[in-house]
Amino acid sequence: LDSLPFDQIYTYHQVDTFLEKLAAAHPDTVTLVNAGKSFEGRDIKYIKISSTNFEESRKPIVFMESLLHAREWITLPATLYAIHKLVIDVTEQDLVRDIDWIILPIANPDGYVHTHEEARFWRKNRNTNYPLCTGVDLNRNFDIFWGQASSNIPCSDVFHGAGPFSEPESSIINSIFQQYRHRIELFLDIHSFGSMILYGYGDGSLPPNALMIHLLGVQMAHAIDAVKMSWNANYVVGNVALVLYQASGSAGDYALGVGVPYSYTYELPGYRFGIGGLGFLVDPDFIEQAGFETWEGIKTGARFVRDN
Ligand code: ING
Ligand code: ZN
Repeated sequence: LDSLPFDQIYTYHQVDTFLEKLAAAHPDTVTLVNAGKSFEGRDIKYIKISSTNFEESRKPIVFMESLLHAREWITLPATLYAIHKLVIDVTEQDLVRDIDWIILPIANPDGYVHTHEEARFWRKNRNTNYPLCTGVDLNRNFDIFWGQASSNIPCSDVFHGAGPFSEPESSIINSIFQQYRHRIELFLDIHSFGSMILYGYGDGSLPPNALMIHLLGVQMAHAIDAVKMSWNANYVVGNVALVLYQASGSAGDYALGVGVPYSYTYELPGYRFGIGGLGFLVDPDFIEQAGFETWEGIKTGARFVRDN
């Protein structure tokens, strides 16, 4: 069985098994990469999808990842849905013909396992180098304005760690950027919650192509809003510091910094009845929809970078 039903949240091991079987069943298009180990020693695996030879190809790459933050469970089915539509149920051939894909479903495996076994609302990784508290916020640990709008207190949920890329998880993502930076045209870091499409920089300054980034952000938001559940708000598009708050060292900003032209942090919708932190809980009736509607935004972004 190389396909997973869409109405559940899968564990780290289930996703791992799925990726292994998927790569074995589709050797022509899918390559599974074991990119290294998390702080606690779990494998961090991503897939490369290409209709030709990924390494020799000169096609643009769309790189997407989810679960950099452990508690943001709804982001995983969104990523698995995208994999399904690119490998198993390919109804839009152009997306695999014209584009190569890098998909990292579980960017923070230790944190994710911790949310299943111990603490559902855990956000950070599970670095235990600090005596008082555990964990570094991986989305403050990238080498871009590091330390400027984050916390140096290990107990903070936005603790930036000992230095840029001090954490194996962020360092592994950096290796992907370094290896493919010239071909990655679109980076999507999938988070939750709040129904937002955010772009850099986290200090409120804008990259030179900000107008184009905003334009595509609005197009992606429109594509999602057209099929979204009526109880959810429309997506808001904008610079992260203006729409949400200042933040340094994020993956999305880092992508812009290494020259990726289009980089967005998606905040998927929260739990239907969620207020405050409860937005991280998952409404089972929304899991498949989350994948379906997010996919509309991803497709819009992928085709834009192909055509422009
Ligand atoms: N939100 C993001 C966070 O890391 C964000 C917001 C987006 C920060 C882009 C920086 C850059 O805080 C969640 N929900 O994680
Ligand atoms: Zn997040």
